[in-house]
Amino acid sequence: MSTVTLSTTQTHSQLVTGLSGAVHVPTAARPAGFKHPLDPLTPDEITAVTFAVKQYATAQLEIKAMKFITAYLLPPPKRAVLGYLGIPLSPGAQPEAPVPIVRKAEVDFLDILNGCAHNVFLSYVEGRWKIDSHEILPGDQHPQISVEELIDAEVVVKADPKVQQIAKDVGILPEQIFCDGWSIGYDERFPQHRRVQQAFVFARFSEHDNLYAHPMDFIPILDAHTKEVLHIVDFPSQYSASPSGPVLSVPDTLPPGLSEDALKVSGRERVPPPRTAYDFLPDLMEKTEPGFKLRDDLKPLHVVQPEGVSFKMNGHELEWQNWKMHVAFSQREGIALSTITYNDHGEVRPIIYRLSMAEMVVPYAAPEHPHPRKFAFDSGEYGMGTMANELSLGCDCLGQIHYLPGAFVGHSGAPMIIKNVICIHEEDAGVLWKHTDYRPGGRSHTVRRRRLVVSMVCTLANYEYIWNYLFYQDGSIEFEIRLTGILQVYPSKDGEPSPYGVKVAPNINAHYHQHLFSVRVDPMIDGINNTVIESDIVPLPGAPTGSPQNFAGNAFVVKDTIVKTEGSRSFDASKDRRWRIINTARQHHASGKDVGFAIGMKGGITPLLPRHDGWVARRATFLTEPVWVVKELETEKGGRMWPSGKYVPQTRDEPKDSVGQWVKSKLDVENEDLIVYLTVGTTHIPRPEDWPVMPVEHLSITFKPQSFFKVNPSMDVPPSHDPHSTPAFPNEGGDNISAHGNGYALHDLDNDKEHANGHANGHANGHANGEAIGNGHGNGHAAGGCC
Ligand SMILES: [Cu+2]
Repeated sequence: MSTVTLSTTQTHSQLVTGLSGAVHVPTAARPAGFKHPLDPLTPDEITAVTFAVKQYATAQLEIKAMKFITAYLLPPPKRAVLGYLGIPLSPGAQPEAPVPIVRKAEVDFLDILNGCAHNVFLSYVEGRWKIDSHEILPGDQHPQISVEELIDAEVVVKADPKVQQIAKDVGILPEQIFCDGWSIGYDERFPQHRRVQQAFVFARFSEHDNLYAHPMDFIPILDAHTKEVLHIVDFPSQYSASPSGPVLSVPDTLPPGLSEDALKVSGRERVPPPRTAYDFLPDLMEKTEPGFKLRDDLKPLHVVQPEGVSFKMNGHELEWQNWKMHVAFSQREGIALSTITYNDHGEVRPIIYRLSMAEMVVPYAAPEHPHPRKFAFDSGEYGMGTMANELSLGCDCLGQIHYLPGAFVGHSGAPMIIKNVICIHEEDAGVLWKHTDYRPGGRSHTVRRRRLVVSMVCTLANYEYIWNYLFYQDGSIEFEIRLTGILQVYPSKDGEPSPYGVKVAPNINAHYHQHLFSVRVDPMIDGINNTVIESDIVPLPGAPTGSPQNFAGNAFVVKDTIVKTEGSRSFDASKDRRWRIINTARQHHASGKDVGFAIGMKGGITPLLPRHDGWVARRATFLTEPVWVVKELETEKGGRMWPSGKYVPQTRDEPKDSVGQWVKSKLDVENEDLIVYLTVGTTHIPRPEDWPVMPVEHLSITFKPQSFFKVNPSMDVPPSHDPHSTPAFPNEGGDNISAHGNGYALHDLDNDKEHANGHANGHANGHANGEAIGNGHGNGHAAGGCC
């Protein structure tokens, strides 16, 4: 995790001082007035909130030293937010009258001396932050692992003399030892009250060398809080080839006892880290890869918006093409989008109250100890916001970019600020809609699709995730997840078979794994009372081919099922099953259907492949089904948020406050304020082409209006006449292309006889040269001729 780029307001050593230094009154002990009730805590507010907690902890709890883990906004009640913003609760209704909104915060901290975790709620009342409640968490509950703890893991492991000796045994010097701190995953051999981490160790042979190319064969266990190595190492067992298949060096995949000699019981030979460089920085590749040189045949490609962007920002509030929403940095989810509405010809129609990536798990497939521990809850255990990158203009983000900063708390209570953490921009996304009347003299009309992108990039040790929330002019929303970065790898001995992985390079084994995400959707389709409908598309039941009702056998129908009570829903590809969220209080004028938004999951639906009674599923039931529907139950401490519980590190079973437990109460969710959790993901069978850095892979979920708008809401998007678009090769067939181009330009315009002539000419030319042009109009004609 040490690769995260942070801009901090203090140095690292200052951040971990905790209360041991003098407490000073922060310059801004009062919160600034918020523009939107869901605005995240500002850096000044984080300072003020933690100052209040420090005062309370020293005076009331007699805590001598503490470190902060989280400090974030406790969102106001949904109805209060909607009243404040003037968003109606049901179709055609007047918004509720605004009520006073009290700014609230929630904080987790650790007592440095005894390791106890504390949870505190605060309110900003009469000019200061006051403690509303305080709770000492049970010993088995841990707030997320902090950035500083992850960075410390490397320091602790590197400094350990026994680790140094084990590294030396395979030729690695102390200064060459590097490691990534990880959550422990699951290991019952260690007490749950300690903050247990495992560390994946790598060697680095020169500055900025790709250390993941040099994985080491042992895994130390440490206590992130006390900063001590708890268990020197685990040595994974090893495979050997045999005529009957791979044979493991031990009889089973169970963890050995802690008192046993780990190397001896693993039955393995030590393997030195592979030394071949697989760098990704061009200047290093020029040195380490003979003959390497960057391509020199790429011409510049600029994104130019000469008149500026088409979106408006007001603090965290974003408006674009009838869309309006609140964009917030979240320590845990990265980006949280709230109060998403669409202005439908003057009527502000609510669509989604809150949308975020609420949890994710990456289970790996190798069963031999200790590899099964490798399944990180990257959101609940580390936090996506805390792992976010500071983005750069011109490389991460092309064109005219608006950035938002993010702030989260450091151990000392001071804010850690990431500038440029959320990127907002527009991009061309191909054609939005088009039609050509293929008849002679017929006209053609093309409208280009523009989309608004709200994005963030997070580095989770070796991997990168790119979160893109995409808004379109046809009223649809897409949440796209892109994956890149470096595979998590383990060294194998010469000739060792890899039954659960792929050798992406000599002696480098990348285990099979999955990336599974829980997307939390708090819908408000035309109001907060919504219903989920499950649709199966099935052949006409009871009507075989040749029957009077279905002689040709072609009939198929849509079978809707109302999801009436809390629970999960299964995917069924044979029925092309899909889901939508509706509001029964309003119907479409033509279809007669309830207004709704369809959930498109085909771009991401993936079954959980580890067994559903194993460690991974035991901690994260949400992985076992693609759709979960629960009722929203707001309390003074917030609503239902985290599908695997608020405190995720070191859980061994699913906590009470998790989606798998919530659904057991089977509350009514028909026409209720409900939340939908969507499980999507991808199964990664690594390819050598994913090495040394994986090209972007992506998956997505869509939300598309269904009987929500009268017609296609993008009919009023103007056609594009981009004067910067030119023939790629002006001297080759330029006349033909030009004539064709004229035809297009003219018949995009209306009400002019000359245009009609121009069109006819262009059409004729295009038609005559259709094959040569091989595109657009020419193709349209060819198709017309064929149909
Ligand atoms: Cu992967």
